[in-house]
Amino acid sequence: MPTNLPPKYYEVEARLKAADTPEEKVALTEELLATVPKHKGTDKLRASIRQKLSKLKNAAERIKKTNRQESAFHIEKEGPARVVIVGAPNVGKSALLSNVTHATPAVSEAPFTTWAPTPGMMPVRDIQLQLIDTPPLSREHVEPELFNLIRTADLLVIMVDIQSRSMQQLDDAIDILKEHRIVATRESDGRMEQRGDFHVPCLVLVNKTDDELWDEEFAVLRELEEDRLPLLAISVETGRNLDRFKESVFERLGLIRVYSKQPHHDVDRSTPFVLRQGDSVEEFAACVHKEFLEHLKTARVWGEGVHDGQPVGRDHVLHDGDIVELHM
Ligand SMILES: Nc1nc2c(ncn2[C@@H]2O[C@H](COP(=O)(O)OP(=O)(O)OP(=O)(O)O)[C@@H](O)[C@H]2O)c(=O)[nH]1
Ligand SMILES: [Mg+2]
Repeated sequence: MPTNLPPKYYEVEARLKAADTPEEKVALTEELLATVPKHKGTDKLRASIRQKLSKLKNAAERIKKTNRQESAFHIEKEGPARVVIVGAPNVGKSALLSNVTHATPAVSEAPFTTWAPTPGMMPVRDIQLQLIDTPPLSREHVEPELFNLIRTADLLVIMVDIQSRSMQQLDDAIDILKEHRIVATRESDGRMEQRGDFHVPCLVLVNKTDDELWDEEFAVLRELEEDRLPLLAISVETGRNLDRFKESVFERLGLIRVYSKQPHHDVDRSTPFVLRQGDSVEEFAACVHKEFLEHLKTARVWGEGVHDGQPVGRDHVLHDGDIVELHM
């Protein structure tokens, strides 16, 4: 193993170890390769990563073919992040998906309405995040495949119903997840595996807080639970706090949007590149094009902590909304 690999290498390597879908492994191996600086001392390492990558790609393709018409729980990743909604029956998971995306899952007063997960794309700021509604978490019956799906989440939303033993619902959800070695965490530094436990950042949505009558109840719940996990009161029915929900998701995911600009052109506002908090010009360059990563000489940045068009180096840390012009 060559010395002097950038810290990003080890970070991506750790994420790769925690990855469990073939698609993710392929994406992270590509990312890993991009973090290895190109010189004689890293030739062997890069060759071995490339070899691994090609094996992974073949395996991913094979699995894709066999899975294609198989499991309803196998959902392709779309967009920069995946948010999975879980919770007891009847708390309003499907109602939320149907409100904030174009998806049309069945919503009904009867519990156990949803039997297969349903994805939708949720617009947040100017990006779209994948939101997945799932069958209820309950002690009576849960498809084991649901836990595999949950392990692919970048953020877990546990939903409870303020009008129906919300505290018990939250405790049960946390316990059921724990029994499957999934730990809902309040940290937002991405999901990771620790000694066989799968840690996933989590947000608790307290639904059906339709009016002030329920605020007191929510205050009690928050008092008791907020040390454990962040909570937000919403009402899908009245639309209360749904915008705050979207913002919280964006923040909890630790994402930033960065816009590219070509020299002598206006900034391209149509599609931001989505990176993670703490990422630098180097990671941005890797997203834009491999060529940039290798040959980048300097970059100019408009945004937080710089004066307009300030020249910066590869390790300049970017912020949400920054505009970057890369120079080779
Ligand atoms: N009062 C009130 N009712 C709501 C709210 N959100 C959803 N509901 C109602 O709650 C019931 C259950 O909603 P669903 O979205 O089907 O619940 P679910 O969590 O998907 O249920 P399962 O699929 O059985 O797990 C429906 O009758 C909804 O209309 C809300 O904010 N306030
Ligand atoms: Mg449902």
